[in-house]
Amino acid sequence: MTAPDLAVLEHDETAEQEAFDALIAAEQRIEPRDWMPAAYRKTLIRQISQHGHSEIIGMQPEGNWISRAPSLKRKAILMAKVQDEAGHGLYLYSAAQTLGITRDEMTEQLIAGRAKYSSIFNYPTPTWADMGAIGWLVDGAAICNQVPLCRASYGPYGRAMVRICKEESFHQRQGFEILLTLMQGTPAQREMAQDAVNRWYWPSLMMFGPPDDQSPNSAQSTAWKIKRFSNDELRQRFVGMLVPQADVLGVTLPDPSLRWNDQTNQYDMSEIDWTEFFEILAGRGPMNAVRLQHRRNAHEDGAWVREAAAEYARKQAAKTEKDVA
Ligand code: BYC
Repeated sequence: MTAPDLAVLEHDETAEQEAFDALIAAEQRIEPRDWMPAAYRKTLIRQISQHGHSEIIGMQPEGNWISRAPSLKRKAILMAKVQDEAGHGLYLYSAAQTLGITRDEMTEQLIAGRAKYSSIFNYPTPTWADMGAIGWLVDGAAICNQVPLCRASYGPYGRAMVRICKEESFHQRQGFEILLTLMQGTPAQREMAQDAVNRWYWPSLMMFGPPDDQSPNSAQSTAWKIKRFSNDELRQRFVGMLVPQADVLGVTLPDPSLRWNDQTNQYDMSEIDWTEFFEILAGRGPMNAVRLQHRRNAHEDGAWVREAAAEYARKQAAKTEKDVA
Protein backbone atom coordinates (compact mmCIF):
# COMPACT_ATOMS: atom_id res chain seq x y z
CA MET A 1 0.00 0.00 0.00
CA THR A 2 1.32 3.42 -0.91
CA ALA A 3 1.70 6.24 1.60
CA PRO A 4 -1.25 8.31 0.20
CA ASP A 5 -3.54 5.23 0.47
CA LEU A 6 -2.56 4.82 4.11
CA ALA A 7 -3.25 8.49 4.69
CA VAL A 8 -6.81 8.00 3.35
CA LEU A 9 -7.34 4.99 5.62
CA GLU A 10 -6.04 6.80 8.66
CA HIS A 11 -7.94 10.00 7.93
CA ASP A 12 -8.23 11.99 11.13
CA GLU A 13 -11.89 12.79 11.75
CA THR A 14 -11.36 15.39 14.46
CA ALA A 15 -12.54 18.26 12.27
CA GLU A 16 -15.70 16.39 11.20
CA GLN A 17 -16.43 15.43 14.81
CA GLU A 18 -16.06 19.06 15.88
CA ALA A 19 -18.40 20.25 13.12
CA PHE A 20 -20.94 17.59 14.17
CA ASP A 21 -20.67 18.57 17.86
CA ALA A 22 -21.13 22.23 16.94
CA LEU A 23 -24.31 21.46 14.96
CA ILE A 24 -25.74 19.48 17.89
CA ALA A 25 -24.82 22.22 20.37
CA ALA A 26 -26.47 24.85 18.17
CA GLU A 27 -29.73 22.80 17.98
CA GLN A 28 -29.21 22.37 14.23
CA ARG A 29 -30.29 19.27 12.36
CA ILE A 30 -28.03 16.50 11.11
CA GLU A 31 -29.03 15.54 7.57
CA PRO A 32 -28.38 12.26 5.70
CA ARG A 33 -25.36 13.51 3.72
CA ASP A 34 -23.69 15.13 6.74
CA TRP A 35 -20.78 13.40 8.43
CA MET A 36 -21.90 11.69 11.64
CA PRO A 37 -20.18 9.41 14.17
CA ALA A 38 -20.68 5.73 13.40
CA ALA A 39 -22.26 5.20 16.84
CA TYR A 40 -24.81 8.00 16.22
CA ARG A 41 -25.79 6.36 12.92
CA LYS A 42 -26.06 2.96 14.63
CA THR A 43 -28.22 4.19 17.49
CA LEU A 44 -30.56 5.98 15.08
CA ILE A 45 -30.91 2.89 12.91
CA ARG A 46 -31.68 0.92 16.08
CA GLN A 47 -34.31 3.32 17.41
CA ILE A 48 -35.96 4.29 14.11
CA SER A 49 -36.19 0.71 12.82
CA GLN A 50 -37.61 -0.49 16.17
CA HIS A 51 -40.09 2.35 16.00
CA GLY A 52 -41.05 1.40 12.42
CA HIS A 53 -41.44 -2.26 13.43
CA SER A 54 -43.70 -1.16 16.32
CA GLU A 55 -46.02 0.59 13.92
CA ILE A 56 -46.13 -2.41 11.58
CA ILE A 57 -46.65 -5.03 14.31
CA GLY A 58 -48.94 -2.53 16.06
CA MET A 59 -51.47 -2.92 13.24
CA GLN A 60 -52.30 -6.44 14.42
CA PRO A 61 -54.08 -5.95 17.77
CA GLU A 62 -56.51 -3.49 16.19
CA GLY A 63 -56.64 -5.13 12.76
CA ASN A 64 -58.09 -8.05 14.71
CA TRP A 65 -61.26 -5.97 15.34
CA ILE A 66 -61.92 -4.34 11.96
CA SER A 67 -64.41 -6.97 10.82
CA ARG A 68 -66.08 -7.09 14.26
CA ALA A 69 -66.37 -3.37 15.06
CA PRO A 70 -69.93 -2.64 16.23
CA SER A 71 -71.06 -0.41 13.32
CA LEU A 72 -70.09 0.56 9.79
CA LYS A 73 -68.86 3.93 11.09
CA ARG A 74 -66.67 2.24 13.73
CA LYS A 75 -65.28 -0.14 11.09
CA ALA A 76 -64.39 2.76 8.77
CA ILE A 77 -62.70 4.70 11.59
CA LEU A 78 -60.73 1.69 12.80
CA MET A 79 -59.66 0.77 9.28
CA ALA A 80 -58.42 4.34 8.69
CA LYS A 81 -56.47 4.22 11.96
CA VAL A 82 -54.80 0.91 11.11
CA GLN A 83 -53.92 2.29 7.67
CA ASP A 84 -52.35 5.31 9.39
CA GLU A 85 -50.13 2.95 11.40
CA ALA A 86 -48.98 1.30 8.17
CA GLY A 87 -48.14 4.78 6.83
CA HIS A 88 -46.16 5.60 9.99
CA GLY A 89 -44.19 2.39 9.56
CA LEU A 90 -43.33 3.38 6.01
CA TYR A 91 -42.20 6.93 6.90
CA LEU A 92 -40.02 5.47 9.62
CA TYR A 93 -38.51 2.78 7.41
CA SER A 94 -37.78 5.51 4.84
CA ALA A 95 -36.11 7.65 7.53
CA ALA A 96 -33.98 4.64 8.58
CA GLN A 97 -33.04 3.96 4.94
CA THR A 98 -31.42 7.41 4.74
CA LEU A 99 -28.88 6.04 7.24
CA GLY A 100 -27.77 3.21 4.96
CA ILE A 101 -29.86 0.21 6.01
CA THR A 102 -32.21 -1.29 3.41
CA ARG A 103 -35.90 -2.07 3.82
CA ASP A 104 -35.12 -5.73 3.13
CA GLU A 105 -32.54 -5.85 5.91
CA MET A 106 -35.00 -4.35 8.39
CA THR A 107 -37.76 -6.75 7.36
CA GLU A 108 -35.37 -9.67 7.62
CA GLN A 109 -34.34 -8.62 11.16
CA LEU A 110 -38.00 -8.37 12.18
CA ILE A 111 -39.26 -11.66 10.81
CA ALA A 112 -36.18 -13.52 12.04
CA GLY A 113 -37.06 -12.32 15.56
CA ARG A 114 -33.77 -10.36 15.87
CA ALA A 115 -35.35 -6.90 16.04
CA LYS A 116 -37.22 -5.36 18.94
CA TYR A 117 -40.60 -3.66 18.66
CA SER A 118 -42.69 -2.05 21.37
CA SER A 119 -43.58 -4.38 24.25
CA ILE A 120 -47.17 -3.09 24.19
CA PHE A 121 -48.15 -5.05 21.10
CA ASN A 122 -47.62 -8.41 22.76
CA TYR A 123 -50.92 -8.30 24.66
CA PRO A 124 -54.23 -9.72 23.38
CA THR A 125 -57.32 -7.67 22.44
CA PRO A 126 -60.27 -9.83 23.57
CA THR A 127 -63.01 -7.14 23.67
CA TRP A 128 -64.19 -4.10 21.71
CA ALA A 129 -63.24 -1.91 24.71
CA ASP A 130 -59.61 -2.81 23.98
CA MET A 131 -59.88 -0.59 20.90
CA GLY A 132 -60.81 2.29 23.19
CA ALA A 133 -58.04 1.51 25.68
CA ILE A 134 -55.41 1.22 22.93
CA GLY A 135 -56.41 4.56 21.42
CA TRP A 136 -56.57 6.34 24.75
CA LEU A 137 -53.61 4.76 26.55
CA VAL A 138 -51.28 3.39 23.87
CA ASP A 139 -51.61 6.27 21.42
CA GLY A 140 -51.63 8.64 24.41
CA ALA A 141 -48.29 7.23 25.61
CA ALA A 142 -46.98 7.35 22.04
CA ILE A 143 -47.83 11.06 21.78
CA CYS A 144 -46.12 11.84 25.10
CA ASN A 145 -42.99 10.00 23.96
CA GLN A 146 -43.04 11.26 20.36
CA VAL A 147 -43.78 14.98 20.68
CA PRO A 148 -40.24 15.58 22.03
CA LEU A 149 -38.91 13.37 19.21
CA CYS A 150 -40.18 16.01 16.72
CA ARG A 151 -37.09 17.93 17.91
CA ALA A 152 -34.72 14.96 17.49
CA SER A 153 -31.39 16.06 16.08
CA TYR A 154 -31.64 13.80 13.01
CA GLY A 155 -33.69 15.68 10.39
CA PRO A 156 -35.61 12.86 8.66
CA TYR A 157 -36.65 11.34 12.01
CA GLY A 158 -37.83 14.63 13.52
CA ARG A 159 -39.79 15.56 10.39
CA ALA A 160 -41.47 12.13 10.18
CA MET A 161 -42.50 12.57 13.82
CA VAL A 162 -44.35 15.83 13.15
CA ARG A 163 -46.83 14.17 10.84
CA ILE A 164 -47.05 11.01 12.93
CA CYS A 165 -47.89 13.02 16.07
CA LYS A 166 -50.72 14.85 14.30
CA GLU A 167 -52.28 11.54 13.35
CA GLU A 168 -51.69 10.02 16.80
CA SER A 169 -53.65 12.90 18.39
CA PHE A 170 -56.65 11.93 16.30
CA HIS A 171 -56.13 8.28 17.24
CA GLN A 172 -56.08 9.10 20.91
CA ARG A 173 -59.32 11.04 20.69
CA GLN A 174 -61.08 8.22 18.86
CA GLY A 175 -59.99 5.80 21.62
CA PHE A 176 -61.18 8.21 24.30
CA GLU A 177 -64.52 8.53 22.50
CA ILE A 178 -64.97 4.74 22.31
CA LEU A 179 -64.41 4.49 26.07
CA LEU A 180 -66.68 7.48 26.78
CA THR A 181 -69.49 5.89 24.76
CA LEU A 182 -69.08 2.61 26.64
CA MET A 183 -68.96 4.40 30.00
CA GLN A 184 -72.29 6.06 29.18
CA GLY A 185 -73.80 2.68 28.25
CA THR A 186 -75.09 -0.32 30.19
CA PRO A 187 -73.44 -1.68 33.37
CA ALA A 188 -71.92 -4.48 31.24
CA GLN A 189 -70.42 -1.96 28.82
CA ARG A 190 -68.99 0.10 31.69
CA GLU A 191 -67.49 -3.04 33.17
CA MET A 192 -65.94 -3.93 29.81
CA ALA A 193 -64.36 -0.46 29.52
CA GLN A 194 -62.97 -0.61 33.07
CA ASP A 195 -61.61 -4.11 32.47
CA ALA A 196 -59.77 -2.94 29.34
CA VAL A 197 -58.29 0.04 31.21
CA ASN A 198 -57.18 -2.34 33.99
CA ARG A 199 -55.36 -4.54 31.47
CA TRP A 200 -53.73 -1.77 29.38
CA TYR A 201 -52.75 0.74 32.06
CA TRP A 202 -49.54 -0.88 33.33
CA PRO A 203 -48.31 -2.06 29.91
CA SER A 204 -48.82 1.49 28.57
CA LEU A 205 -46.55 2.81 31.34
CA MET A 206 -43.92 0.26 30.28
CA MET A 207 -43.89 1.71 26.75
CA PHE A 208 -41.60 4.49 28.00
CA GLY A 209 -38.84 1.96 28.58
CA PRO A 210 -37.03 0.73 31.69
CA PRO A 211 -36.45 2.97 34.72
CA ASP A 212 -33.75 5.60 34.21
CA ASP A 213 -31.20 3.72 36.30
CA GLN A 214 -31.62 0.67 34.00
CA SER A 215 -31.67 2.50 30.66
CA PRO A 216 -28.29 1.92 29.01
CA ASN A 217 -28.94 4.07 25.93
CA SER A 218 -30.41 7.17 27.56
CA ALA A 219 -27.28 9.12 28.47
CA GLN A 220 -25.74 9.03 25.01
CA SER A 221 -29.05 9.54 23.17
CA THR A 222 -29.73 12.59 25.35
CA ALA A 223 -26.24 13.99 24.71
CA TRP A 224 -26.92 13.61 20.97
CA LYS A 225 -30.32 15.32 21.42
CA ILE A 226 -32.22 12.35 20.05
CA LYS A 227 -33.92 11.95 23.44
CA ARG A 228 -35.03 15.16 25.17
CA PHE A 229 -36.52 13.69 28.35
CA SER A 230 -35.77 10.56 30.32
CA ASN A 231 -38.00 7.47 30.32
CA ASP A 232 -39.20 8.19 33.89
CA GLU A 233 -39.84 11.89 33.19
CA LEU A 234 -42.09 11.06 30.25
CA ARG A 235 -43.86 8.31 32.21
CA GLN A 236 -44.66 10.79 34.99
CA ARG A 237 -45.87 13.37 32.48
CA PHE A 238 -48.16 10.72 30.95
CA VAL A 239 -49.69 9.77 34.31
CA GLY A 240 -50.28 13.47 35.03
CA MET A 241 -52.12 13.74 31.72
CA LEU A 242 -54.25 10.61 32.33
CA VAL A 243 -55.61 11.41 35.79
CA PRO A 244 -58.01 14.25 34.77
CA GLN A 245 -59.01 12.36 31.61
CA ALA A 246 -59.85 9.25 33.67
CA ASP A 247 -62.10 11.48 35.81
CA VAL A 248 -64.00 12.67 32.73
CA LEU A 249 -64.38 9.09 31.54
CA GLY A 250 -65.42 7.84 34.97
CA VAL A 251 -62.85 5.02 34.92
CA THR A 252 -60.48 4.15 37.76
CA LEU A 253 -56.75 3.90 37.05
CA PRO A 254 -55.75 0.55 38.58
CA ASP A 255 -53.12 1.82 41.00
CA PRO A 256 -54.15 2.08 44.67
CA SER A 257 -51.04 4.15 45.46
CA LEU A 258 -51.72 6.81 42.83
CA ARG A 259 -51.93 10.19 44.56
CA TRP A 260 -50.66 13.71 44.07
CA ASN A 261 -47.56 14.59 46.07
CA ASP A 262 -47.23 18.31 46.89
CA GLN A 263 -43.59 17.88 47.84
CA THR A 264 -42.40 16.30 44.60
CA ASN A 265 -45.06 18.04 42.48
CA GLN A 266 -45.93 14.81 40.74
CA TYR A 267 -47.99 11.66 41.27
CA ASP A 268 -46.75 8.94 43.58
CA MET A 269 -47.38 5.54 42.06
CA SER A 270 -46.83 1.83 42.76
CA GLU A 271 -43.75 0.02 41.54
CA ILE A 272 -44.07 -1.25 37.95
CA ASP A 273 -43.70 -5.02 37.43
CA TRP A 274 -40.47 -4.86 35.43
CA THR A 275 -40.21 -8.67 35.37
CA GLU A 276 -43.22 -8.71 33.05
CA PHE A 277 -41.56 -6.10 30.80
CA PHE A 278 -38.26 -7.99 30.54
CA GLU A 279 -40.08 -11.28 29.89
CA ILE A 280 -41.81 -9.65 26.93
CA LEU A 281 -38.51 -8.24 25.65
CA ALA A 282 -37.11 -11.77 25.84
CA GLY A 283 -39.93 -12.91 23.52
CA ARG A 284 -42.02 -14.59 26.23
CA GLY A 285 -45.05 -12.26 26.38
CA PRO A 286 -48.62 -13.52 25.86
CA MET A 287 -48.70 -12.71 22.14
CA ASN A 288 -45.04 -12.48 20.99
CA ALA A 289 -45.09 -15.73 19.01
CA VAL A 290 -48.48 -14.99 17.41
CA ARG A 291 -47.48 -11.47 16.34
CA LEU A 292 -44.24 -12.64 14.77
CA GLN A 293 -45.79 -15.61 13.02
CA HIS A 294 -48.54 -13.41 11.58
CA ARG A 295 -45.94 -10.95 10.26
CA ARG A 296 -43.91 -13.81 8.75
CA ASN A 297 -47.00 -15.25 7.04
CA ALA A 298 -47.92 -11.84 5.63
CA HIS A 299 -44.38 -11.48 4.29
CA GLU A 300 -44.46 -14.91 2.65
CA ASP A 301 -47.96 -14.34 1.24
CA GLY A 302 -46.72 -11.10 -0.30
CA ALA A 303 -43.79 -12.76 -2.12
CA TRP A 304 -45.65 -12.82 -5.46
CA VAL A 305 -46.22 -9.04 -5.27
CA ARG A 306 -42.51 -8.40 -4.73
CA GLU A 307 -41.62 -10.78 -7.56
CA ALA A 308 -44.13 -9.14 -9.91
CA ALA A 309 -42.85 -5.66 -9.02
CA ALA A 310 -39.22 -6.73 -9.57
CA GLU A 311 -40.08 -8.31 -12.92
CA TYR A 312 -41.99 -5.20 -13.99
CA ALA A 313 -39.02 -3.01 -13.02
CA ARG A 314 -36.67 -5.32 -14.95
CA LYS A 315 -38.84 -5.10 -18.08
CA GLN A 316 -39.13 -1.32 -17.80
CA ALA A 317 -35.34 -1.00 -17.44
CA ALA A 318 -34.77 -3.28 -20.48
CA LYS A 319 -37.26 -1.20 -22.50
CA THR A 320 -35.54 2.08 -21.53
CA GLU A 321 -32.15 0.59 -22.47
CA LYS A 322 -33.54 -0.50 -25.87
CA ASP A 323 -35.12 2.94 -26.48
CA VAL A 324 -31.84 4.69 -25.64
CA ALA A 325 -29.90 2.34 -27.99
N1 BYC B 1 -40.59 -2.16 24.18
O1 BYC B 1 -31.86 2.16 27.08
P1 BYC B 1 -33.33 2.16 26.81
C1 BYC B 1 -47.39 3.33 18.27
C2 BYC B 1 -35.56 -1.57 24.84
S1 BYC B 1 -45.86 2.58 18.07
C3 BYC B 1 -39.57 -2.89 23.65
O2 BYC B 1 -34.18 3.04 27.65
P2 BYC B 1 -33.84 3.81 24.47
C4 BYC B 1 -48.60 2.67 17.81
C5 BYC B 1 -34.66 -0.60 24.10
O3 BYC B 1 -34.91 -0.65 22.70
C6 BYC B 1 -44.79 3.62 18.97
N2 BYC B 1 -38.28 -2.60 23.89
O4 BYC B 1 -33.58 2.44 25.26
C7 BYC B 1 -48.57 1.77 16.75
C8 BYC B 1 -33.31 -1.07 24.53
O5 BYC B 1 -32.94 -2.25 23.80
P3 BYC B 1 -31.74 -2.24 22.67
C9 BYC B 1 -43.56 2.98 19.45
C10 BYC B 1 -38.02 -1.52 24.67
O6 BYC B 1 -33.84 3.51 23.03
C11 BYC B 1 -49.72 1.10 16.42
C12 BYC B 1 -33.53 -1.54 25.95
O7 BYC B 1 -34.92 -1.78 26.08
N3 BYC B 1 -42.75 4.06 19.93
O8 BYC B 1 -47.42 4.38 18.78
O9 BYC B 1 -32.93 4.88 24.99
C13 BYC B 1 -50.92 1.31 17.12
C14 BYC B 1 -33.09 -0.52 26.98
O10 BYC B 1 -33.91 0.68 26.93
C15 BYC B 1 -39.02 -0.72 25.21
C16 BYC B 1 -41.39 4.12 19.77
O11 BYC B 1 -40.79 3.22 19.25
C17 BYC B 1 -40.36 -1.09 24.95
N4 BYC B 1 -41.41 -0.40 25.44
O12 BYC B 1 -35.33 4.21 24.94
C18 BYC B 1 -50.94 2.22 18.13
C19 BYC B 1 -40.73 5.38 20.25
N5 BYC B 1 -38.46 0.25 25.95
O13 BYC B 1 -32.30 -1.46 21.50
C20 BYC B 1 -49.80 2.92 18.50
C21 BYC B 1 -39.31 5.55 19.80
C22 BYC B 1 -37.13 0.07 25.86
O14 BYC B 1 -30.57 -1.53 23.29
N6 BYC B 1 -38.38 4.97 20.72
N7 BYC B 1 -36.87 -1.00 25.11
O15 BYC B 1 -31.54 -3.69 22.36
C23 BYC B 1 -37.97 5.56 21.86
O16 BYC B 1 -38.38 6.66 22.19
C24 BYC B 1 -36.93 4.85 22.68
O17 BYC B 1 -36.31 3.87 21.88
C25 BYC B 1 -37.52 4.18 23.97
C26 BYC B 1 -36.43 3.38 24.67
C27 BYC B 1 -38.04 5.26 24.92
C28 BYC B 1 -38.68 3.23 23.63
